[in-house]
Amino acid sequence: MLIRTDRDGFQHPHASEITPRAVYEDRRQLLKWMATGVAGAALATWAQREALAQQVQRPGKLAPLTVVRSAVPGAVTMEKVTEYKDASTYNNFYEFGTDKSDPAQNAHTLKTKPWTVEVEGLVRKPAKYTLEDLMKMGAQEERIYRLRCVEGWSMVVPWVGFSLSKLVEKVEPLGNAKYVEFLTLADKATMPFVGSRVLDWPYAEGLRMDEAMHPLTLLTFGMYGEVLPNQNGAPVRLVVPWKYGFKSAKSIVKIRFTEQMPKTAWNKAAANEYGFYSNVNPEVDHPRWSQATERRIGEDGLFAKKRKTLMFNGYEPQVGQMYAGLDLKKNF
Ligand SMILES: Nc1nc2c(c(=O)[nH]1)N[C@H]1C(S)=C(S)[C@@H](COP(=O)(O)O)O[C@H]1N2
Ligand SMILES: [Mo]
Repeated sequence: MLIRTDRDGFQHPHASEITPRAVYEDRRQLLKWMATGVAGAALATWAQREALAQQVQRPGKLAPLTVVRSAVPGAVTMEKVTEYKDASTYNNFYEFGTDKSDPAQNAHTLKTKPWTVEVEGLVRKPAKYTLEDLMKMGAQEERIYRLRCVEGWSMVVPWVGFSLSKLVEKVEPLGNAKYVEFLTLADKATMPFVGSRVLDWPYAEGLRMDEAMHPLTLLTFGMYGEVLPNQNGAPVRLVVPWKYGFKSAKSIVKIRFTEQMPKTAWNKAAANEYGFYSNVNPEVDHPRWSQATERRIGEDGLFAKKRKTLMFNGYEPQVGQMYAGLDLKKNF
């Protein structure tokens, strides 16, 4: 699907993504939308979303966070939210083992207090932030995102955090900063599988600067209204909803701004299977399996009819423009 851009350069979001606040903030735009019937649809969607948000369970297991609803276009999917018990027991976190059940069983040894995140490289203001300082950089928004793993399963998770762009702006990247690299904790004492030969540690990921600045890219501190459980990447992780799950690095300790495209853990392990971009794309198969369909964890049994995977995981209206002109088969 193409994003329409009018003469003022305004990108029209999907009708379903317009919040009443965004509508009211620009009365001229409101009048235009009223004429096309879009505003009414947006208001109806808002009411539905409010109803949906009420359904998000607050498991009451970990420290609660004060959350606000997000006004970012695309920040809330209308799909059924995955149950907490599934999202917190079916995980990939190879530092704690390669079975889906390993992280939930083993990650209790992860020490998340105290925690610091070092921001360095091509920035005017490098800094070492405590988790507490980092959390104060923005209001904690609830974002209900689809997460699509490259292995062919997906979940719908109410994450809590704020746009990574808030942090990026704070450190003032230099003109030659083209990429952002994310490095995560690699502590042999508390992470039993660091040192195993599956991956090169620490787990590393990266984004292009425009991807890092995209409002949907979430610096994530919680889920289901509470702080992250260890197995989901406590105390701070990334969630990049239009990319395969492995881009969403867990337990981040360093963020580095670079001119060169950073090396990523999965690309180093198998360059022909995992590219730098890793955008969800049903038309570009993994060399060993199709990416056309997926299974929703907690809902679809092993023999259920598979769901169709959406281009950019359904976030094409928001992110498609960033890849205009890029050969997605080559840049997978
Ligand atoms: N540090 C680290 N981050 C990681 C991983 C990992 O092994 N180590 N696995 C990735 C993969 S493959 C996926 S699908 C998501 C899973 O996130 P979830 O367990 O919260 O659903 O985390 C990603 N982040
Ligand atoms: Mo994954």
